[in-house]
Amino acid sequence: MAEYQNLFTQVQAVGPANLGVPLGAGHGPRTGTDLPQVHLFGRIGMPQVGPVYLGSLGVASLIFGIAAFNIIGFNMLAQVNWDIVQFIRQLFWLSLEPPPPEYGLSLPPLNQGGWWLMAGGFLTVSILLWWLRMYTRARALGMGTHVAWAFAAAIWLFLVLGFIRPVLMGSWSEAVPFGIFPHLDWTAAFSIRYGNLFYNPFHALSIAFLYGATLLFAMHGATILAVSRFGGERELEQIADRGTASERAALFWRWTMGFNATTESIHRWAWWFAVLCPLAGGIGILLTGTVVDNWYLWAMKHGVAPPYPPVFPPSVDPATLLQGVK
Ligand code: 07D
Ligand code: 07D
Repeated sequence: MAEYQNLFTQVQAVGPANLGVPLGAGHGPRTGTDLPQVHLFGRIGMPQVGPVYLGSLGVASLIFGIAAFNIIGFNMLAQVNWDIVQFIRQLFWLSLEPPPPEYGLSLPPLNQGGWWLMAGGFLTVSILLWWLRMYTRARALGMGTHVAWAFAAAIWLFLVLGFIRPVLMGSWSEAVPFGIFPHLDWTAAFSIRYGNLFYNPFHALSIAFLYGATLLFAMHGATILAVSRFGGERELEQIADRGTASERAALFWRWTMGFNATTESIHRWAWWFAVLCPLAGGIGILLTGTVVDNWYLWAMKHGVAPPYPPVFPPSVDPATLLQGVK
């Protein structure tokens, strides 16, 4: 039986393999029904491993994903002269860069960004196929497609960063390189080039949703754990019954902040905050360089940041002073 529950203990649901709902018409028979139960997995979730559904979309996605990963990896390995030791030592700094600006949106030679374009294309196909898989698997279970649409919000930001904005700017060179620290360098350089991203209101919104999502997750996780001694994680009967875990949880929040979410609405809060983070972010990135060239000057113009005092000559975008310098 369940003993005292705190942050670090959990009841493990161990029993005969759960194979899931019956398969409808048009499905092959289930295979591999003898599923393993792993105690360590049980400590962080469900001890039963599988069944994994790969299907043709999953297989296709993996093929494209592995192709992209290999192109990136072998380019990095070539950069250190095929020296495995140096590859491991320098891994975090190695990079597969997009084509230089002179190629615009044309097809560059392989070692001038061509490999980058191919890896990016394959990665994009892989991610889109994985999205389809999330969608079709949810449908196959008769579920809503909320997970797929949340994933789509992240894919939106990914596509803006690596495809939509570079196309609008007329150059693949605007896109993000593949590499651990190189992609951070790109992020920092992007902010500086466009006049400090902190003055981009959509970046600010994205941050508010990022922090908000973290806060909501902490509140929700903590609330349910705090009433798990009353069975609060078994939500169904709690919704109906007075004086139970859910009612205490709700009362706790009315006591402490005057308002409580419901066991349904808290998940809508969580979904929207998480989704709006990359959704707002993608809008902010899309506007950068296309509509707004310098967010600091934009902010001064619109009264977001205080203007320089009139003793100084009018402020200009430093990027425009580079006349002729590429
Ligand atoms: C915990 C779920 C698991 C996912 C993990 C990431 C890869 C990359 C491939 C070397 C929360 C798997 C990693 C598949 C390996 C190669 C070729 C999700 C969890 C564990 N970033 N970023 C990271 C990506 C962008 C930024 C880490 C991807 C933008 C900053 C990891 C993308 C900008 C920091 C990573 C992407 C940006 C990071 C940890 C794509 C603006 C960090 C990610 C496809 C948004 C942090 C060294 C994590 C870090 C970090 C992956 C895009 C900024 C390598 C796949 C261009 C400031 N990013 N990132 O835990 O430690 O996510 O960097 O768009 O500080 Mg990034
Ligand atoms: C990257 C969506 C794509 C990922 C996908 C997943 C795989 C497979 C494999 C698991 C994350 C692909 C999956 C490949 C995985 C396995 C095995 C989502 C992604 C499809 N910023 N900033 C944001 C903060 C500054 C900059 C967002 C904070 C500086 C740029 C976020 C600070 C400068 C961009 C955020 C800060 C700068 C951002 C990202 C503080 C740098 C973006 C949201 C406190 C000097 C991105 C509008 C997100 C954006 C972004 C936070 C500072 C630059 C809220 C907290 C001023 C260029 N920043 N930032 O969901 O949307 O990312 O901006 O200083 O592009 Mg920022």
